Amino acid sequence: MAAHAVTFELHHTDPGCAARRATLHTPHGAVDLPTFMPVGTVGTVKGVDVDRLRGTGAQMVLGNTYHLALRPGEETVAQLGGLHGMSGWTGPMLTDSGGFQVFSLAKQVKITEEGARFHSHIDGAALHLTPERSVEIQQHLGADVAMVLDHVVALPNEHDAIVDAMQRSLRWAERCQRHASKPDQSLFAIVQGGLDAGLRVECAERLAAMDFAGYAIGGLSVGETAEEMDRTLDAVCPALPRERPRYLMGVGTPRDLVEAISRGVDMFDCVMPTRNGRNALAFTDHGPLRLRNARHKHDTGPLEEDCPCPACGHSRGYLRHLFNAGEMLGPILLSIHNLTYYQRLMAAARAAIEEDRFVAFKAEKLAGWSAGRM
Ligand code: PRF
Ligand code: ZN
Repeated sequence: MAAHAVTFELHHTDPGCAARRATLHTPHGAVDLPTFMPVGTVGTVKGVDVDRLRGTGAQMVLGNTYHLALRPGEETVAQLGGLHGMSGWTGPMLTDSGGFQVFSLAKQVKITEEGARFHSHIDGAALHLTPERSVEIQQHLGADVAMVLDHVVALPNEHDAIVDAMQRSLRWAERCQRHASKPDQSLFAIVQGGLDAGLRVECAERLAAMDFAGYAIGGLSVGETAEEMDRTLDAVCPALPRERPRYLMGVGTPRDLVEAISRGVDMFDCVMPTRNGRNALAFTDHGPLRLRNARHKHDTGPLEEDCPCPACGHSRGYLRHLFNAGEMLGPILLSIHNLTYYQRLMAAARAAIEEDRFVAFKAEKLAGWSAGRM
């Protein structure tokens, strides 16, 4: 069994649930788990430079194979110093494989056993992404963690389509593993299988037997309810190896994060804090706050009383004005506030797990979010 470049150190499990406090060790530094990774799709977390990003408390950032392969192209990224050198982010990074982006963005997608044929959503160019090509592109991008190419289907879906995509994802995971060779990069597997607990467990067990450095749970937050996602995690988490990190891809709301942590998930990524920030929605302990609402026009208070972020040095009234005036500082400040909110939530979750009070912490957070005005 080869040593992995990225390793997982489990410190403590909360006795009241399955929440874990751990550390992910990578060639670019350590990450405190549970963690939330901001999404830097094209080599930038939209609107936030790397110093500000570090200031939000972010420790690990995600990049996208699909977007970077289309523009500026893997050779250009490699020539500019890889994703690290190009973006200036010196900490740990992970790249997604392109499986989900092909499913959600590309045009005229045709999946065969060999790979995914599709047309670029940018200029219509024809492309063929195979498991081997995805690994090669991710090697050029140079993140600490690469993801296997998977076949993602929307939910709800025909049982046969879900089985077929899950089995193809297993075969593609094997091909990715055979092709991975970069000594300072680790490969994470992705569990698929829709909402079917039996399929999920089978997929998790078969991937676990292949000894990946980490295990992601994919195919969720694609049309199912929040409770269906919770139940799927109840089934899949116990089937994953205890001594490897668990990463729930593309999830989610603050509520989704604390529910998943209580079931044993260690890592997350999502566009929610930045995309919502650009749309004038701020996350707070009293639920989401919509700055475009006229009731904030004369409000002299900050988005959140005790938030240390640069947006919270301003009044709600001023931030609202920035959006109304179409000033770019509005989306930038709200993105920073939301990223800070997510990072503070993760830091508080880690402290709660260390002190064996995650169940009470979760209940308190859920109560605050649902009591608040939307
Ligand atoms: N697979 C990959 N990336 C993803 C997902 C997936 O299923 C999701 C689903 N929420 C987000 N990002 N490769
Ligand atoms: Zn703030």
